Amino acid sequence: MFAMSQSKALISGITGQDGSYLAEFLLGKGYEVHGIVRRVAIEDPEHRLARLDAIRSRIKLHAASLESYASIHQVVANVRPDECYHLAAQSFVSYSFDDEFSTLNANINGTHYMLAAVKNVVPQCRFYFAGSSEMFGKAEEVPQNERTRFHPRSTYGISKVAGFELTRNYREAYGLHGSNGILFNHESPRRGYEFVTRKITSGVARVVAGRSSELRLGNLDAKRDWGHAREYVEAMWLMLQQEQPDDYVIATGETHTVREFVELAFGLAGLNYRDYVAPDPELFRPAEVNVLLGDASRAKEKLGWSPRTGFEALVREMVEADCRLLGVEPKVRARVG
Ligand code: F7E
Repeated sequence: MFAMSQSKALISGITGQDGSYLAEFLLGKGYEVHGIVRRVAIEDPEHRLARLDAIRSRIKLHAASLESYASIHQVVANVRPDECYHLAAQSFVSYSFDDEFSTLNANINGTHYMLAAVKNVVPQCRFYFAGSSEMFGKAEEVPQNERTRFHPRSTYGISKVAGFELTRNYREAYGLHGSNGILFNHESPRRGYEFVTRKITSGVARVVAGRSSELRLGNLDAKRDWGHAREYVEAMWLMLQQEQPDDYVIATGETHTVREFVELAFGLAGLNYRDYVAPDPELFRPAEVNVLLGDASRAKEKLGWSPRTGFEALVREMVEADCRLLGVEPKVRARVG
């Protein structure tokens, strides 16, 4: 299926937003792309492999579980990758308050198993860990950079700090070429519906389609630094092309409230969000991360990476895509405000 000389990449979490963009990007670079998926995904391809539809015949999927070292070890031994991108995780912060145990188990052990398998089987393999701005949590400075102290506010954030430290430890203790990306929020039409941006843009589309007249949301005052996922996966690859492994903040350097996102998304469809958005106290988190704003200067300087898609273009692309999915004209306005 694949030529002998190609570099091999192994992606955990390949079925997700980032995994699917990364797989496409690596195929474009000539990589042989392998992905780790849960067995249920292979059994239900229509739903669970939907983001990979366009490239399904060009990648190789392997069934394994992040809860089983033996299964991860076996995939790594079969593939013998040159680069490994560990993206798989329980990534919904809200859910981590409902099930702390499975979030910590899957995210911490899963990362540990991936690292251990790579170290034991292919120690020269370059490793990427998907760290998160949620590690900063109740950040003590704005903007946040690679030297900002971590103060996570959820078991999700705590699990990412553990993964970050494990990766750094494997780098220092065993000489692994392991890099941590500290990625701020990154979105796209492929974002899962449970995250606030997609919940909003799909909600706008449902209103435009006449299928709904209300969107229930939690904290509208939280501020996030939102970029485009397609560009963020390029930064992951760039990190692994460096001679030395390192840790990098990946962000746009702009922050907006959830309210601004809602206002713009409804506004782009010619609607006033106040007519549709209903507050729901149940959707507030027990501990919120109030302000995230990233300083990606190191990535710019060392990787030559900078974001290209601005806030309005991102919201517009997502609203348009969700309207198209429901077969309605987005009627997107040329410019708002
Ligand atoms: O929430 C507020 C919510 O769930 C953003 C993940 O990819 O990025 C993501 O984490 C904000 C929060 O993303 C609703 O309280 C209001 O302040 O879209 P989100 P997140 O928690 O920032 C980081 C970088 C990751 O690593 C994570 O894996 O929006 N918010 N109302 C709401 N959020 C949701 N989900 N639903 C609401 O109704």
